Amino acid sequence: MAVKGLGAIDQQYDGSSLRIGIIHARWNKKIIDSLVNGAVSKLKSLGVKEENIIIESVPGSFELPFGSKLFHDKQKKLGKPLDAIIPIGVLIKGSTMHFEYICDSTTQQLMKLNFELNLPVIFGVLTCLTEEQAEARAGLIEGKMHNHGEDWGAAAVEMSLKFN
Ligand code: RBF
Repeated sequence: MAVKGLGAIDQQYDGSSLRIGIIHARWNKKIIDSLVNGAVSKLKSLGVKEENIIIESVPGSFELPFGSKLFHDKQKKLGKPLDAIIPIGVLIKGSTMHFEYICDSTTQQLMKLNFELNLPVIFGVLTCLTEEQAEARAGLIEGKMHNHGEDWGAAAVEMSLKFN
């Protein structure tokens, strides 16, 4: 049986020196809130200080890549650069082709942003066929799946510190 989730971690990471940005879409808000809470609680459990977790929002997932870049630039300009960004969105398939286009363009551009900004940009976007799939992956269905936001928080800390 495949291991879903991050699997065994290679070492214990101490996030106490890190400043992490979370930027979330506002579509599917109940699911988003749960994912953001999962990411925040994992960041805190890995030592990231509450004042170093900065949360912003954008309208929808399509706005996450450019929103992440603006967020990064603004924090840098303020002299408080981010060590990693966790863009969070929930895309649910509808009856038109919007889902496919937004999933594809958002994913491609978030991946590119890692290299353009030279910092970890985590893939915190659920691309689900049904609302129930998304709820399960946000830990909202008792006993079904864990909250994937926790994985994204852990990935942000690990990737910020990995080759230091
Ligand atoms: N944004 C999401 O974050 N999740 C969605 O499931 C989602 N579905 C959309 C479906 C349609 C038909 C449209 C027009 C937009 C949708 N958006 C969704 C919003 C999109 O990411 C973006 O905010 C808007 O298109 C404005 O650029």
